[in-house]
Amino acid sequence: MSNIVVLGSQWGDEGKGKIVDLLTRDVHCIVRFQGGNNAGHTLVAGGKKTILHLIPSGILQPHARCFIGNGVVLDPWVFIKEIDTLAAQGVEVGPGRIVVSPKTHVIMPYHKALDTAREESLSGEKQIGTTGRGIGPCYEDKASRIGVRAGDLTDLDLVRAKVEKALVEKNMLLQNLYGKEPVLVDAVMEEIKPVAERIVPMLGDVSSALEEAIADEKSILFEGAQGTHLDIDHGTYPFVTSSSTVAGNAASGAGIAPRALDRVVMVVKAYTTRVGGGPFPTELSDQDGDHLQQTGAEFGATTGRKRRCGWLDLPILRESARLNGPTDIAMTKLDVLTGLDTVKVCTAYKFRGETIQYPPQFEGALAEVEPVYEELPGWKEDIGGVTSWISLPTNAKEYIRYLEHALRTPVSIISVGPDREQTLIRK
Ligand code: 2SA
Ligand code: GDP
Ligand code: MG
Repeated sequence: MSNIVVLGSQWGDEGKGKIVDLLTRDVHCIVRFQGGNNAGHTLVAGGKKTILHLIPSGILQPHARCFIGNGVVLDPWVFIKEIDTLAAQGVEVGPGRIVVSPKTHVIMPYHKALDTAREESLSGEKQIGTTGRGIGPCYEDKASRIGVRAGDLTDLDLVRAKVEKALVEKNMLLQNLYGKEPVLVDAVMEEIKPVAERIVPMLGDVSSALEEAIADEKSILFEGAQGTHLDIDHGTYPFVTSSSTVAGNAASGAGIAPRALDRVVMVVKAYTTRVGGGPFPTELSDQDGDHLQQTGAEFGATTGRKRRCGWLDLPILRESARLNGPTDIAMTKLDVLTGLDTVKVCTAYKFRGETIQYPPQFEGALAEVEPVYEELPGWKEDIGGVTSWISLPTNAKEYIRYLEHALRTPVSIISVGPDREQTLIRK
């Protein structure tokens, strides 16, 4: 039995969904512990693509139970739609298969309206480039102690009282500051009633259920969303999401003790991408960047936005290793580098006359650094069908060894294509 955290080491979209789906073969419970439907986790099994935003990526493995932890922000409409879409595909999604913590905060229509209105009000470079899903405003209400939680859905009078109170402030902002239409309490209550009826039977004490699972020697996988450098504390603030994305939050966001975490799998994309605003030292705006964007099909899985692309960035990854303490690494999208004559890796930054190994800690400073690159030889062989370490081209193996050496962490999983089967597990 081993409890595993799977999380992103960069700015999200490292391929966590694929790795979670794969590792779910050997675990019993999958938990989302932060973020919401800003996430877009893609799974491809037998050529069929599924994108999940809220439901844990273990859902396609029939034996797994799925949990939405207290640290998540849940859009009830998106959640129910996702359930119905899966059900229509024959996936078992009834109560018992998916359990939602009563402590999970609920994203309300006014959170989405505020998220979009705020982004619109910011000019160019100041825009965070949020997904517009209401994530930040929902976490704000949680911290301000005025949020609606999933458990409240059992008592719609309580929800109404909370919404009425919240709307006094929200509508002032929406109307007076942003010139938007007000959100009306009756309309919110009308919309929430049918989804509340669907969610109430799924409510359950996630923390206790996980404790029981551990006592029964069942294993749990904690599915991270976004990436380490989008973390609210440790990321490139203010260009971050509003939750804690690092391994430590798996415990708090699911309601288990940290000592239950046995393994931390840090997912590293073979290059770097970022969607939304913010500094990105290794970003490319040349042919190599186009190669990564096009060959990697780098488009947002939630919003469809084009992702910015660049070389692998070791200072970023060193910090991720420091913050998450990975036991092992899953390297994804290695196939996307195929065909390049040489592959560059940023080994350090030049910053205010010095060479530094880690990102500077002050706001905005990452935008000032200049990457120091090492150039490694590329490979031309198609690796999409490779199933063993020994069959990988020598230079691809060298690239992986280079990362292992730099982070002093073994690469245990290598992904060479989007499909579940296009994966090498190193024993
Ligand atoms: P938000 O909506 O408040 O969390 O946005 C704040 C920042 O966090 C970034 N963010 C993401 N970055 C990468 N992937 C994400 N999920 C989707 C995907 C993104 C998409 O899987 O592709 O489809 O656009 C994700 N979610 C949030 C966001 O870009 C902001 O920089
Ligand atoms: P997540 O948010 O970390 O789960 O990642 P996304 O699903 O947003 O983005 C990863 C994208 O890369 C998806 O379209 C996956 O299907 C795809 N993908 C995952 N692993 C690989 C791989 O090894 N090679 C290729 N070419 N695509 C991959
Ligand atoms: Mg994604």
